[in-house]
Amino acid sequence: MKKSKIGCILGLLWIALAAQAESGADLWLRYQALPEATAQQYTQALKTILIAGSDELQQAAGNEVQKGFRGLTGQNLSAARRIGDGTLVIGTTEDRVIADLKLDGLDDLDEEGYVLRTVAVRGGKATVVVGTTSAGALYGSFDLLRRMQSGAAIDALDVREEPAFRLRLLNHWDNLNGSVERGYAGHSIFWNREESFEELKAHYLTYARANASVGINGTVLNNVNASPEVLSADYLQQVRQFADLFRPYNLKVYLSVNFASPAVLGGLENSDPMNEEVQQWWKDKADEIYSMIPDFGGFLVKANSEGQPGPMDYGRTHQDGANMLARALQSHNGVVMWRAFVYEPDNDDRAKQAYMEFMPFDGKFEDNVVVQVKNGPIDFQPREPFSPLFGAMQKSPVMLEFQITQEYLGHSTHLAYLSTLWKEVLDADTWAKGPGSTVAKATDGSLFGQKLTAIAGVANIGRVENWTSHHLIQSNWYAFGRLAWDHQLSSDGIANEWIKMTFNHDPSFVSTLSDLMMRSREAVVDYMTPLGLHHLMGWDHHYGPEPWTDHEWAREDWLPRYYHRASEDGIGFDRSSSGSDAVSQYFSPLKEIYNNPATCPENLLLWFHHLPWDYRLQNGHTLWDALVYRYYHGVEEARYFQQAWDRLEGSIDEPRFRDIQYTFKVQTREAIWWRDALVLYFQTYSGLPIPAELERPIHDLDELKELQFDKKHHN
Ligand code: BDP
Repeated sequence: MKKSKIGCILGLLWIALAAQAESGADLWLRYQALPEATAQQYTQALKTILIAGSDELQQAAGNEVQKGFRGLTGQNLSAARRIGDGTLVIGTTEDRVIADLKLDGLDDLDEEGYVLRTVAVRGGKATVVVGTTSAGALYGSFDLLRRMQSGAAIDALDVREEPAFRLRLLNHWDNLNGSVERGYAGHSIFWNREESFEELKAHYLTYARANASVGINGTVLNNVNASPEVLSADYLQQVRQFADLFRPYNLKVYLSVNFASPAVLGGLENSDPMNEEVQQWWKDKADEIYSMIPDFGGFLVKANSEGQPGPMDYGRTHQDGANMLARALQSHNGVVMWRAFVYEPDNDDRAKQAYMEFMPFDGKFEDNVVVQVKNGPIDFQPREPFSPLFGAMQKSPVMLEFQITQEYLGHSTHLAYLSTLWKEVLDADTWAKGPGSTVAKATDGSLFGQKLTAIAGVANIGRVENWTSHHLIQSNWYAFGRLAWDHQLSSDGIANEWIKMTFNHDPSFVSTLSDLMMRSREAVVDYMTPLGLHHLMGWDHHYGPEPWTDHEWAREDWLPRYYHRASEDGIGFDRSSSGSDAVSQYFSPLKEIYNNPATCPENLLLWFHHLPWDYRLQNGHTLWDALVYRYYHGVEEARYFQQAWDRLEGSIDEPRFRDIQYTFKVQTREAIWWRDALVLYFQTYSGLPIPAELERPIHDLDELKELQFDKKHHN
């Protein structure tokens, strides 16, 4: 073969390999070579490595640093026996070499906290990564890597970090048959796989490393709509395999349990929490689990919610149910996360129910129970006010449940960088103890002193090669972990580091993409549910616009307008004191602020108020015009994202560029679909024209109503 031909084949091979390498499978742990000048700072600061302890967490930390350093700089860190100039030391305060350094400021460090410090040693400087435990050392190692991955200086480190929440969990809504409820990234990575556990080991390790890299320390492996079968011996064997593999990454496993398991799986007469046989069944089950998985995290429970069994089936309460399970886990240090996602068919205002149902039990749960509350009072909408349970439940641990998967925000087709949504919730002021009583402080123990603090995110992960289907929404997995560790981080800071780690450091690429990400969630709100509107999508797939949909469970006279209440006289759900009075579940002065349309934040206006079409907003627009402008603005944003992305061609690898380009195209088309459907539908009530300067809708309402969304494709 001629030389040129060989060259050509090699060239093609290289391109093929490069393309393969840029599938997104490595997430933000790509460790691609840094520009030489950047890499040089690191090869000057770090030359050798010394792992102070010998456990598997420190080994994992050491391996990761080696792998990362090699990728980023092209150099290896050689193993050191003692600390000298350029040594990177990783370990805990208990380890001899670290204790000998007599570092100050480590005394009251949290068990998963860490310190990164540059210290003077004979002949120069060393870098120390130290935790109280090896878990801290692991998190500190990933912090150091993140600094290098994003080009930050590491030669004068003085960092002290502690997690904001003790438990930082992913919730996988994965069914044992391998489907994923509200999952848009393929099959479950855990259940009913084609590949064996062994075949997927490398994949699972990436999963564990990615979680550890952002401080996620627990994972619930199955859907909250739980099959009792998950507690059978066969499944527990599989759970054990995951637990063993994830342990070096400080990632504990948890299971969602079905409250009826004692009857369904155990063959008992019932699953009544007051039945001693039932109590014993759960104790025995807990013993069995812990004999296999000594560090098993605990149970997540969806009970008496959307048809799931629960203690109320036997005339008992949430308190009875949660405490019975808590007692079964107590001797093993397991926790029960009891969900507060409840609503009834005949409820006059679904948004009020969780508060009404759970407040009576405040302070009545066992110490190892935490009440898991969705961020908003309805259900993971593009925008909701925070759930009034935050701040109100003061005597029990309450944890936030966020949704990383985009059930209501365009599945994995639309870009919605959710850090801005989560920050909005975390930073919202509950006023529970005066100003500054944020949702973050009401849940992280700083306001009410709860010991058990936790936060969960419903995962957007599946078996597709790049984990999340849309490349850019890998950032939501990343951002959830970062905020769970430190809710004071900024969304753009998180976006910037993620972009640098996932793509490259090119300043114009980074700033363009971070701008798109920062605007993305608000754009989705605008073209789907602006001004506090909510739940306007098809009732089962939750994807496209169907404001005309019937909610099976709502009272007949409200169909199909349960949520938006559009009529000739106006639009919006009256939750003010003259309506459902949901405002009264908030603290003063927030309840008064929400109660008055003149002071209610405009972005929640129609959540709390039913207002006439000619109601004037602050900027002088009528409600009708303002609504239409928002819908149109959302579409303009989607168009802008598409064009801005097109201009980035050549800034990153071709495969990911093209995939993302395609999703932006679809997003724009669907934003128009949403806009037209809602504007035309509401127009049938308002009878008012679309402002003349705006383009005309491209769809026809009857046509849109006919359009049956392909559920199979997206659900
Ligand atoms: C709703 C989802 C449903 C979940 C439920 C839950 O539509 O699939 O099972 O929440 O959180 O948002 O339990």
